[in-house]
Amino acid sequence: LGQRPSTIWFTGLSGAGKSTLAYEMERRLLAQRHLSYVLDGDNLRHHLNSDLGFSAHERRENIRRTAEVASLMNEAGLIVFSALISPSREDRCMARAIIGDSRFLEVHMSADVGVCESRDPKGLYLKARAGLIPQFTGITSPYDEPEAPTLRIDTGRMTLDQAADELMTLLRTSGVL
Ligand code: GGZ
Repeated sequence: LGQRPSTIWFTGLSGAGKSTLAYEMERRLLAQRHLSYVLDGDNLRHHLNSDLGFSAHERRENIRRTAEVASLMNEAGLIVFSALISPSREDRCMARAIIGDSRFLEVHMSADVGVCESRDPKGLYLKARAGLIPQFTGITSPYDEPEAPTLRIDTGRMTLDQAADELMTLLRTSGVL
């Protein structure tokens, strides 16, 4: 268990690498016998949040529920990695308030929309450009860049290993591990 079970709240565009880094961190922590859990937006939307779409108020509800779950998991002693786009600054602020300032680390997965669009692992940007997905973040729906995240990871210039190393260091220096 972590010394101070906290939530590492990733934010960034689709394709910025939030889930990939979250699962890599879960794997690394497990190797050190620390239990953690990944709350992945895309996965949650198939289950807990299957009733929600992508309007501003549905995204807000998505974030509220996920933050409440993260908070419960922290109370149970788990480190949580949350991987939701969470495009609205106000909604991220709400998540911080639910989880508690001392347990909340905001990590901005920073990648230009151009970089994400060129990766397009699921072909979603292509569909969004074709008008097949309305309100697509970065294309037809806004993304508020975090002004002062705990950590900013430029995923266009860093390998997965480098990003995970940086985050491991942050977890140690901030007393989570
Ligand atoms: C953004 C969308 C959309 C729209 C479907 N806008 O990269 P993915 O595919 O696998 O993960 C994205 C996921 C975003 O859900 P979140 O819960 O993280 O979003 S939010 O925090 O804004 O509530 C993407 C897919 O769902 N997806 N339609 N219109 N992403």
